[in-house]
Formats: sequence, structure tokens, C-alpha cells
Amino acid sequence: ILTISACKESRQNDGAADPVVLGYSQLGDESTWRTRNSFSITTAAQKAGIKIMFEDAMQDQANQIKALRSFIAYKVDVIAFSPLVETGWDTVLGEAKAAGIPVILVDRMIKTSDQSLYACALCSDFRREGRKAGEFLVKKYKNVSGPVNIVELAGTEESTPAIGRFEGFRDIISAHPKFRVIFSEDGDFMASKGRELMNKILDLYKPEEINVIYSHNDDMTFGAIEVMQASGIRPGKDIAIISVDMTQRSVDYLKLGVVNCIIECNPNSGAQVMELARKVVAGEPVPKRTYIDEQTFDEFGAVGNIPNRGY
Ligand code: GYE
Repeated sequence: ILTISACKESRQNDGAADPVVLGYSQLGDESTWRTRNSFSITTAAQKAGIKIMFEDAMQDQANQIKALRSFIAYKVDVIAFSPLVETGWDTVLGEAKAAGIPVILVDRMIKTSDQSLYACALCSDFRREGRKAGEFLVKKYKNVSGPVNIVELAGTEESTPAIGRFEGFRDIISAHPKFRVIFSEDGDFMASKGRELMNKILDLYKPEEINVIYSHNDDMTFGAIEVMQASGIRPGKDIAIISVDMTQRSVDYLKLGVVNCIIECNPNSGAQVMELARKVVAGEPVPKRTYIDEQTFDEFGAVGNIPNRGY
């Protein structure tokens, strides 16, 4: 990982063929998923012989825009970034386009009327993830007449995963009036906010009024589980838990019956990002959108032999 000035220097000094220089703007370090994703990106760059300038925006869109502008000023060969939220990128991406620098979207999408502002996108199918969460509930409560009261810990407002996981879930449960979302608030994908939200929920509702927690990521789930356990509630038994990401800790919880369903979201996109970077720099055609492969694991399947996640 290079700072901009170190990168500049090495570019001037090594006489050999210039390696590809990639400017990468990561949106933050809010979750276990994100930490793993950053690790995947930086190690894959090294492996591919791509020079990476890596900036962490600490969940602040202004910081991301600043990073993108610094990459443009430096004239990197290619930019990749995980947009914090979907809107507000047209101006800076227009500047990258004017400078002739291709842009790859990673993990999250943007909303724009000009699809030429990015070369390609590599991300998860978040709406599908939300639908899988809904399908699990339909199965679990097949023989229950309801009502089934659901509380939702949502991800960062206006972000692609929060939108997809919210909408996909409703695609499925809306066909079954017994499912009622009685609470849904933004917990920013952070464990600390998961704790805060769970405390708030337990101020508003009696534990027996809550049947299900649907959490948009593992870290918020872990925060909520801590609060439940401290209040004498048995997560996974008194209240069913659905979580997204599938970090090792949530797999362990699934095996223990503390979590009932995990929707995988795969952070190991580094190698695919580097391949796309090489291709767009070489002017080779790439698919406009690539989805990352993912699975679901729940209490109805065999959970004993899930391979170690490593994060
Ligand atoms: O699920 C969450 C992270 O954008 C897919 O962001 C990503 C999400 C992931 O903070 O843990």
C-alpha cells in the first residue's frame, strides 16, 4: 500500500515497464466484513503486481470525494471505490471521465442517469439477499398463524445493501399478512449501534412481543445479541435471528443455535477487482455488472461442516 508521494517516486525511479496504478477509495472500517474486504483488495493488488493507493474514508462521503480527486490529480491508471451511498457522485465521476480514467464500482452501486460514468461494477445481489431472509421466515413460520412480529436493524441509510436487503425482504413477506415489521431503524452496520438499537427496542417492546430480529449485518447482530443476553433473553430461541454477512462468529452462533439463519455476503472480491482493473486499463471489454457468488445457511440445513471463514 503506497501513499501518493511514495507511489509517484517509485513510478519515476523504476525504469521497467510501468505497473498499473490503482486508486482505491474504501468507504470505511465499520464492520468485520469491511476489514476483510480491505484485506482482500490490498493483498490481491500486491499479488497481481498492481500498485494501489488505498484511502479509508471513515464513512464520510466528503472524504471519498476528496480521495477520488486526489487520484485524478495524480493521474492513476484506474480508480475503484465502494460508494458509501448511492447518490452524489456525478460531479466527481465526470471529472474522472474528463481525465480519461476508468472507474470500477466495488461492493455498492451508484444512482446516476449517466451510465458512462463508470466502466463496470462488481457487487452482491443485495435484493436477492433480502429475499432469502424473507424465504427463511416463510419456511420457519409455515405452520404458525401469526402475527409474527419482526424488528429490523437496517444498514447505512441510502446505501445499496440497506436498500436491497430492505426491499428484497418485503418482496417476500408482503405476500403473507401474518408478518409485521414493527420496528426498522438504521444501525449503520456497526456493533455499537446494534447495541443502541436493541436497548431502544427493549424499551419500546416486551421481549415476548418480538418474534424475529432481521439484522442487515453481523456486527449489528452481535451488538444486539449482547444486549439480549444481558437481559436474560435467549437469542435464537426466544427471538429468532437472521443475519447477513457470514463471518466466523456468526457461523459459530448458527452452530450453537443463537442465530437461526445467515445470508452470506462475500467480501473476498480482491482478485476479481484486480482482473477487472487490468482489463479496463488494457481497453478489453468487461461486463457492466458482475455479481459475486453467495449462499445461505440456516437451522434447517447441515451446519456442522461449514468450512472455516478465516475472518
Ligand atoms: O454487509 C456490511 C458492511 O456493503 C456489503 O457493508 C457491504 C456491507 C456489509 O458494513 O457488513
